[in-house]
Amino acid sequence: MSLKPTPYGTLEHWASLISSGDRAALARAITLVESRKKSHRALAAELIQLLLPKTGQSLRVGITGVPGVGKSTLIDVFARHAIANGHKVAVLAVDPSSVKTGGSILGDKTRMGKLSRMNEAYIRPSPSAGTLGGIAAKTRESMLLCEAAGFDRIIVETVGTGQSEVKVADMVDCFIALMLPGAGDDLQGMKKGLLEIADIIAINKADGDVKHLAMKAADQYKAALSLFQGHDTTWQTPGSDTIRIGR
Ligand SMILES: Nc1nc2c(ncn2[C@@H]2O[C@H](COP(=O)(O)OP(=O)(O)O)[C@@H](O)[C@H]2O)c(=O)[nH]1
Ligand SMILES: [Mg+2]
Repeated sequence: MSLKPTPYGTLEHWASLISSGDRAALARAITLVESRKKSHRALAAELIQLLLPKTGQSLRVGITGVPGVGKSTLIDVFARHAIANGHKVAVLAVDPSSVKTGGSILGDKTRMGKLSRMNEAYIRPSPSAGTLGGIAAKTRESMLLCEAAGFDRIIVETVGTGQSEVKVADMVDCFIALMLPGAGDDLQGMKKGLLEIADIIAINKADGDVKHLAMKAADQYKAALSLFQGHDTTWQTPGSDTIRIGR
């Protein structure tokens, strides 16, 4: 038994609060994970160790795409759908742009307003400035904590940031790349790396004036995809004729 002082008495007690679904206890634990202090992170590691038996039960989904492509909007719909089907959803944002501007946190509060007030949802905005270096490791630990707290659907929102995107793709069960209509026009500028790691490529905002552009982009991505072997040999990334979701 650990005798280290924590905001919740013993570490064991803290861990039991988290696994009983205490949101404040979960939030404090994630704050510990994100802390710049070594002693905090060591404590977090011990806490996670205690909770490990309660983890590994969730479906983890990563969503990437440029700012404004509609990630948060899609996550809001996804999450509410999952909750309606009896799941508990945690949303973790890995968005370095929000560290600079603070903008996406504010935006997401409005975008996911209803969701953030639901008991079955837990939304955690990006780690604060200074924690960028190990964002992927922190995300992995935060996911474990959310799983231990009973969240069985974990969604990680990230923006295209090269290495960290690859790392997020590695730690989720399904990695979705959201694209804008028209982006497929310029296959030269397309991120080859992204096509290799994405399980699903979705052209978002396929509505209004740009609907035809979205369909064209989907066809172009489909053609490009046939040139790549994905990271998972058991999965063929669907082409545009397989899935079409409109609104
Ligand atoms: N026309 C259209 N607009 C959308 C769609 N999805 C999201 N948006 C809008 O695009 C803007 C950015 O969305 P947001 O979800 O914050 O994007 P994020 O930065 O990728 O998280 C918001 O004004 C949304 O209302 C869509 O399918 N069609
Ligand atoms: Mg967003």
